[in-house]
Amino acid sequence: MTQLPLSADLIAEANARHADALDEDYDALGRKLARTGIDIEAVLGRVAGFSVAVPSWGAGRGGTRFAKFPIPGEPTNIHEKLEDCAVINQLSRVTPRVSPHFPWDKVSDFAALREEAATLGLGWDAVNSNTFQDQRGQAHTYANGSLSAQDAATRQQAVEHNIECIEIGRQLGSTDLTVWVGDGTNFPGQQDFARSLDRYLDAASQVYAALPDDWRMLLEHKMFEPAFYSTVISDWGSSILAAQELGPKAKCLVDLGHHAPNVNIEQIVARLHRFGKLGGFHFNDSKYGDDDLDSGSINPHQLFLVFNELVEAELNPRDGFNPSYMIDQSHNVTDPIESMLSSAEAITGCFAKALLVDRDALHAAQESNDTMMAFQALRRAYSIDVAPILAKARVAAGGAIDVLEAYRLSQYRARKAQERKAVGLGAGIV
Ligand code: RM4
Ligand code: MN
Ligand code: MN
Repeated sequence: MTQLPLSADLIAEANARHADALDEDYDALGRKLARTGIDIEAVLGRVAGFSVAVPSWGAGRGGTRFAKFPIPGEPTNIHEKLEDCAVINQLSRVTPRVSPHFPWDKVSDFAALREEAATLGLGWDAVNSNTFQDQRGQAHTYANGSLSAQDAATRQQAVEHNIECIEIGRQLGSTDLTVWVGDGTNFPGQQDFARSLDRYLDAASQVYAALPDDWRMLLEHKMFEPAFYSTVISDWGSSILAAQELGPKAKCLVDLGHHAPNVNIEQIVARLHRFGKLGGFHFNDSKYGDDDLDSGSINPHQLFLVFNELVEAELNPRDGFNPSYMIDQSHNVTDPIESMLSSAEAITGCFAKALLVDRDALHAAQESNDTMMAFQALRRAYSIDVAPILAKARVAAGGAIDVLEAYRLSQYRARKAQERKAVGLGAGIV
């Protein structure tokens, strides 16, 4: 039996106050879309089928390298994080899966954890390994790298940790392993570029060999941080080359914040898809670097253009188009539940807008070199306010019309502040 954290009556009462206005807006939008041959009910159906996973580590106030400002009622373990993720899904109805990170989310009984999540209406998405930090009692340090470390015993330890993550994921019901390594250098000359990549590929292939048949290994590239001169899997080029060398179950994961400023990420998405290597996303937004800001908060147009490529890709599938959608954010000054609610809405909204693009008009304009009309095909869809479609989809699934309002009315965080122990200070995301 599912037991959700918030009162269904509270959500229903809040919805009742907005129901008439929503009907009016939805009907008006339906008439507007019908004039261009779009059936709003069909779009609603697609939106209702959309989902994005939330990261367990995003349920806490991450902080920056400099400080952490915890809020009362923050989760301190995976059980509390799951409860918060269940709140996000109960209100938004688009985040039914959690992506866990190990060893942060380690428990002694994963079968019980799987059950616990199911009771909260949640499943599991990609498991994330962590070889970018040392853990207490660990035999070998990752100070000089993990899968690419010079030291063979360190590489072996990193391989074993990834294999353990696969084993945990099997118990949880995941089918993806996301591998991001912090490996890289801070000084020119510190490591040989070719040899460090050779070591990475050798170690990664041992992890790959341990993947069950129906699993994927998602390689996440990142240009910098914590290494600031070079990283081993620095960009989509390194990532796709590694994925091609590892084999068909290896795919590339695009974290929107892991590129140089102004890089054309939507083109990267199209390229990865073209070669059947688009494995998934970590959605967030960024102004300067890997800022891990809320999705769509800085550059919502980029998010739309990424979804435009995804909708296009879906129409031209290659090698089983099935990217995994996940949020990866760090919340420094907001309530993480509110940030993820807002991000989930921004992400779903961009998906919905991408569905509204008149693809025939776009393709015809492209074929006839009508630049302005090609651009306008995108611009017209981007300009449409899809909020009524999103709200309708949420209500139909038991969620809230105004997710933030319902969340605040629930006083959830204040109640948790009474029940949960305080989070420690300190910097960093754990
Ligand atoms: C990294 C990367 C990974 C995430 C860690 C916490 O920058 O985005 O996906 O596991 O942060
Ligand atoms: Mn990420
Ligand atoms: Mn990141």
